[in-house]
Amino acid sequence: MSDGASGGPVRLHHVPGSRSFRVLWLLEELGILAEIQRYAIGDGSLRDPAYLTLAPAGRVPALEIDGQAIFESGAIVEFLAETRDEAGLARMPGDPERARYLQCIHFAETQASLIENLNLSHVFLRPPAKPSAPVLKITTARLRGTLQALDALLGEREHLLGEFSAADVMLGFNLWAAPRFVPMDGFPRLLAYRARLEARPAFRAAQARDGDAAFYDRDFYPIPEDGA
Ligand SMILES: N[C@@H](CCC(=O)N[C@@H](CS)C(=O)NCC(=O)O)C(=O)O
Repeated sequence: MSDGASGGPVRLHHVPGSRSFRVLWLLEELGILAEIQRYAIGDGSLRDPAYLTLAPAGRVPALEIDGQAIFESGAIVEFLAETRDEAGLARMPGDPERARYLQCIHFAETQASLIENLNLSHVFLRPPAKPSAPVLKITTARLRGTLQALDALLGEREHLLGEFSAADVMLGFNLWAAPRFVPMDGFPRLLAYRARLEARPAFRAAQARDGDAAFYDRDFYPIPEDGA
């Protein structure tokens, strides 16, 4: 399909609605048209030996670009934003916003790992296995704590930094999954921020290419009282 800076094909390995959406969205922000190879969690496709040569932990995203394959969404987001710095989405060394930029990019995975644990308990665990109610309570409280931290970090800003950046792609993306586990009525600023991100043409273009996010079957997952 289309090309990156060095002219080769660009291929995104993607599960609809998953963290690989960050990369899909950022590619759209940068005007890079990628071929998308789709997978599903749980059908074994991410354990295919050919895929494991690209992403040895069998996770998405992986991105083939500039003659190499990269896994880990944070690494891909930093790489794309820095190697296409002319788009203004990175904060390079020496930039006064550099530390805050890196902090937001990496904080995204502190938060996403809590979402991942809740996904595992609420969505992927199959009977007779039962989620542990105490673990769900603690994990949900910890996720709420990261939303409070994000709310404080954002404050009255429009975006996490002075202007929209790759940090919004990385951390902002979590705001589509976190509300499935934590009620958002206490976070009007985060909901308004999410709406601003959603209104971006590149976000909408990515959404149109994403595919069906098959794993969630409801909008909100309360903590089951009868967990083990
Ligand atoms: N820290 C990694 C996490 C990647 C990850 O766990 N991705 C999930 C989808 S959101 C996945 O591929 N799960 C498949 C599985 O656990 O089998 C990143 O940000 O790329």
